[in-house]
Amino acid sequence: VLAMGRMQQALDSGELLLYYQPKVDMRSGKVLGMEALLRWHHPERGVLGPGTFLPLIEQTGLGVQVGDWVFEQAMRQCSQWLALGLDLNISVNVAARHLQAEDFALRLKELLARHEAAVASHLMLEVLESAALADIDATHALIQRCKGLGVSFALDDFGTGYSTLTYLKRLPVDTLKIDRSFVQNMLIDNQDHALVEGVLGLARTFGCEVVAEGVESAAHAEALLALGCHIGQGNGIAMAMPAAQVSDWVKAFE
Ligand code: G
Ligand code: G
Ligand code: MN
Ligand code: NA
Repeated sequence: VLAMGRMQQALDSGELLLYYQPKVDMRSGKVLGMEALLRWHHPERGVLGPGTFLPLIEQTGLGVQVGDWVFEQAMRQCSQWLALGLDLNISVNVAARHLQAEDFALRLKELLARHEAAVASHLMLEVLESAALADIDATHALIQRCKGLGVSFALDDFGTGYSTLTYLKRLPVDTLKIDRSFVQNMLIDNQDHALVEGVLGLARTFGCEVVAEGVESAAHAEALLALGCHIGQGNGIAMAMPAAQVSDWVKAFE
């Protein structure tokens, strides 16, 4: 009860914030979008990442409320950037529990209706491979309904979910995000290099885009470009930043 009260208070008092990490075309240098990443500005403990408090959110039953709040913030931010002439896609991480909640697609539709129409086509939902595959038929139907609203889907941390490849065929996702562990090690580990290549081949076959996570250096970017992977995200490009810094960062980068 104490934890739930504290989490609710954090939400109500504005201590939860979204940071944004850029996703760029490493070939052209164009900024394509931003991934929204939840942070807790804790008054005593400083800026906390979701690893420290997402479990608490789940345990206290606030997952759906926080998930909807993240959507609302991200949609509002997307509208503001569009109004400033910043044509940025926004990716939002969606927890399995949130995705599987009874009326997910309906609430998403209601949230989208409060914002300008262009927001839907700029919104991408990132779902963990493991969550997406838990109930493949239900997930398939859900993705279809949400895509009907104009949003797109990515499988996050792709390659770590032990998925049977045939499942991929049944999920109409737009993007595969190669897990950063493969990208980080691809320069020193032949097997990880081969895994990155394998994901690119799969994506080509299935008509998906690929985003490489964990691009930590220019050498990583070069190795990815050599394999034909153009879209990257990672601390070598930019760390997640507060929303207020995004506009200046985009101008400086492009
Ligand atoms: O930002 P950081 O690397 O600390 O994120 C750690 C994990 O938390 C990542 O797996 C990321 O997908 C997840 N995460 C970040 N923001 C959100 C969010 O708003 N909702 C959910 N469900 N997960 C998030
Ligand atoms: O699971 P997901 O891909 O949503 O996780 C995103 C998290 O990964 C963010 O919290 C971010 O802090 C972290 N992250 C992003 N880029 C890098 C990177 O280049 N290296 C490392 N170690 N972590 C990163
Ligand atoms: Mn993600
Ligand atoms: Na990821």
